[in-house]
Amino acid sequence: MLRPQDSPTRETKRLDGLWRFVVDSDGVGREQEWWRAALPGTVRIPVPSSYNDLLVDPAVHDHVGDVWYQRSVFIPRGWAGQRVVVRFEAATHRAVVWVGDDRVAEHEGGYTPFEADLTALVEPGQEVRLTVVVNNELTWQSIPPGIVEVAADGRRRQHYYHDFFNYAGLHRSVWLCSTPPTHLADVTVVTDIDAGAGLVRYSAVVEEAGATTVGVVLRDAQGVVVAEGSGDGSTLRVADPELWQPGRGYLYDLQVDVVDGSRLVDRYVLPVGIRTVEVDGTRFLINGNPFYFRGFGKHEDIEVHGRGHDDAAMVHDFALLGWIGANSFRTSHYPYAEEVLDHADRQGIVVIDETAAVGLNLGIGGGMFGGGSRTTFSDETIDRRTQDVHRRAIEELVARDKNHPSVVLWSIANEPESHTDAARDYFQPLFAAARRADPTRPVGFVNMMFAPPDKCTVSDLADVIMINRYYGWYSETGDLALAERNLESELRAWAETHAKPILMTEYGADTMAGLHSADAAVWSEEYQVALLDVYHQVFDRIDAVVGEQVWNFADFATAPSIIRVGGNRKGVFTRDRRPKMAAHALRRRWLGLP
Ligand code: BDP
Repeated sequence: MLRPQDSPTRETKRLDGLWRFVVDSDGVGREQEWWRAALPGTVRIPVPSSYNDLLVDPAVHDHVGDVWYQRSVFIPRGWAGQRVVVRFEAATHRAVVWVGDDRVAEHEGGYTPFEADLTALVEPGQEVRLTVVVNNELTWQSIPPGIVEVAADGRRRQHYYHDFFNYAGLHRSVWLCSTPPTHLADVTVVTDIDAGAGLVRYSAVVEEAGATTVGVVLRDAQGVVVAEGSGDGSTLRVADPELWQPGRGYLYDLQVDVVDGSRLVDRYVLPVGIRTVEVDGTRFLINGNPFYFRGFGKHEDIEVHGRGHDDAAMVHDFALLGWIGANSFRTSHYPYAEEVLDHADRQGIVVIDETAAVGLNLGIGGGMFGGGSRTTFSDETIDRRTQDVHRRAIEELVARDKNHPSVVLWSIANEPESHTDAARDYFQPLFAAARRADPTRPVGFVNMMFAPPDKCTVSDLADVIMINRYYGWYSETGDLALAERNLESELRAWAETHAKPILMTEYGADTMAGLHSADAAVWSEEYQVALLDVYHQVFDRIDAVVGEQVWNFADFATAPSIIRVGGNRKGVFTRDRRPKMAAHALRRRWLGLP
């Protein structure tokens, strides 16, 4: 599925702005067929945005169930004879779409796009009603999982096994797009380096191809043609390529033309970065050079918008990544907006791309998140059906992001249970699915403290060891000397038993901005600095450690909890992006690293 773009044969119309909006508190909208008329009420809210924080109303903020969005759309009058498509970049966590009275799309999963072909239903110049019901419920069959309980007063309450707030709604842009009836449905690009030359292997899928053929042209950033090819798939050779590199996101443009004789039928232009990614023993190589990840686990989380994409906030976050000397981040704990991947490609920021599979672990927090005494993998909890949804989430992530040079590693889950045989049975087919979907990039998952090297039943399926550890915070609280010892001995055990690159994908401490303490008491800015410093000393002593990503880039909103104060405070920046002391300390370290 190609991202919408304008070209000589394609047009786009973004449907962002204020839409009619109703919270379906009684859950009657589907039965009463609300899509058939104007939605009740006068509320308007913006797309894209989470709806939760906009209206200053607990009934909206904490709603569990359906919400409805609606607007009218003019089908551009110039689109006669074209294929007309509506595309949703994200509806969290699932949606059904109607155009007029016709149901046109349904999608499960809150962070990957979906489309509907409207060609047979609409006329150019016509005004149509577009209605979407978005549902935010997390269940044992959703990724991420959760449970909906009915409280004593009859209200439905959502529980889940991750800390970040369950924001919902239309989080990203909605597009109306035209393509020709004969059109490029997909393009896949894989790059390589061969004796100093860049190789760009492409393959194109054309729908309703008829007698058409495909021709491609590769241009450098100055627009100079550096290679040409023809056919649905072939390999282009670029002499003396400018490589895509961390810190320097050089991009070529691959113009893919579908032609009928000399007539241009469809054109799509795909940015391409020429680079290789490889795991070699305990080293992580980009373009054959050892790469050391410095950066963060992030969240899509800002005031008012919640998880809604905002270009200004994105550009500012990347500027802060540059300021602090970071070269990478992980899309913890779900696929981010496509704008973010595009921006990472251009900025040369390296991305670990993660699915929304977080909280597949009922042991965490001793039931703090509501796990209690249940078993993680069972017929009553996470089962085969969840695994199917998870597999589709992996496939949709790879299908969406496969052409981004910034993406160097897939993370198929964050902190799942991984110390049991059931976990291995669950994950083995998912690793296989990820490798089938993308045979070119390393695959991993993020391990948590219950599954150290001698207990983890899943790590040997992965190409890299990604681990989150909170020595000095959730364990050895306040005791950094002991934290240092335990961290070092665990990392050495991973290095000895696994012989793979080790990436610390989370470490950190909650820190109240402005709380200071001469003896570095927990929660103070001094303690965050001291804890990070201890971890860094350990990393620097262990060769197999190939990266450090602090948890978290910024403070973020969470579900209510007695261990969270106005959200998770492990940010190196506050939620409004002001640096804590740790930001300056990290900047000194990271700008000083080779
Ligand atoms: C880890 C999770 C992350 C949490 C973090 C924390 O991966 O999502 O926010 O702990 O507790 O377990 O701060």
